[in-house]
Amino acid sequence: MAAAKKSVTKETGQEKGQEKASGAGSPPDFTREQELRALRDMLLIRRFEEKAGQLYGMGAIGGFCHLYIGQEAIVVGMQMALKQGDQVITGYRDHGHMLACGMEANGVMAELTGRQGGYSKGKGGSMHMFSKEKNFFGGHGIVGAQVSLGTGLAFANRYRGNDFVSLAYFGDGASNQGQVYESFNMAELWKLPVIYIIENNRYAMGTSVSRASAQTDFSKRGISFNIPGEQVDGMDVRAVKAAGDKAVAWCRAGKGPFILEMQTYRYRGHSMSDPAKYRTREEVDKVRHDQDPIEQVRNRLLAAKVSEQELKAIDAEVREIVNASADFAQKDPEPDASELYTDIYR
Ligand SMILES: Cc1ncc(C[n+]2csc(CCOP(=O)(O)OP(=O)(O)O)c2C)c(N)n1
Ligand SMILES: [Mg+2]
Repeated sequence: MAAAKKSVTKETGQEKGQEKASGAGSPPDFTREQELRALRDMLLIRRFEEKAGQLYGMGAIGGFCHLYIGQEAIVVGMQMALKQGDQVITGYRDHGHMLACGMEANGVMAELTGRQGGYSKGKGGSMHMFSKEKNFFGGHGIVGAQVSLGTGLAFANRYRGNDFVSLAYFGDGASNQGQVYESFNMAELWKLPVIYIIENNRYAMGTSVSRASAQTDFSKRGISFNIPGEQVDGMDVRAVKAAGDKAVAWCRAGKGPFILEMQTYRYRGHSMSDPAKYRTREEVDKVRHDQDPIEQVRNRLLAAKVSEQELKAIDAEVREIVNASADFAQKDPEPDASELYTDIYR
């Protein structure tokens, strides 16, 4: 019955909105250089987030702090599919996105501790950092806000006639927000070059996807707008990169928006103040053990005879950057009281 109603895309011959993940079957292999880069960039995020968690525990970081641990393959894989000038925007779970965009660990950590060397001069904190130079547009605490803003970035690219693509990252919970669908409609209508990346980590705060979403296949959320979508193994950086390549090519060719549902998991609580009573320790341990994105790359590199020593050197380089950032973030002065009156609308 359903088959009679299915629409088929002209370009691919597949059902619109239901193109199967590049995750179906094995994704293309990475070169050794790509594996090493992916490992290094994911490790930087992992170690940075662990350190931020420690500093939070010590009371050096105040306010909200949402860690990205477990989800690293998404932002690292997508970044490998971009070119200089493409833009990124996300929500509050944003430290990983900033580091992947090439923002300095020192500036991000110092913003977390509220110091003047932070990206927002210590006045924004974890959820409010930006870098125009690195094409990172925040850092947004309002769930779903980045979706319409990211669509606006794509509109600007279209208007200016360049071929840049904007990436709007948001969660499974945010996917149920009204403005998401207003954005989908305009993006497809005007063929805007935006990739909607739904980071489905199975929970929105303490609410599991199945309790909150009528349609739990998020790749289908664009069907009524004719936006194609794919489900992707968001724990495998190669699958993410392959899906990213395809979506980026779609956008750059002027075909409009694309949806990627990244299936992933967050290891830590929603924020630092979440006791995580809505899931079991076993559930978390199983994902860590079976699917960890960093371990996957490390194991492949070891199987390809990359020496332990080379891997240890990457680890050491990353730890040095992270330790230095923690040092800087604790020693750098707090902003002067006069800063209260700058960078504000009057
Ligand atoms: C408009 C709005 N509603 C509610 C909140 C409170 N809130 C913060 S995070 C969150 C859950 C979002 O979950 P999801 O989109 O799955 O992202 P994740 O935290 O899993 O990365 C909610 C409801 C908010 N910040 N903004
Ligand atoms: Mg979520």
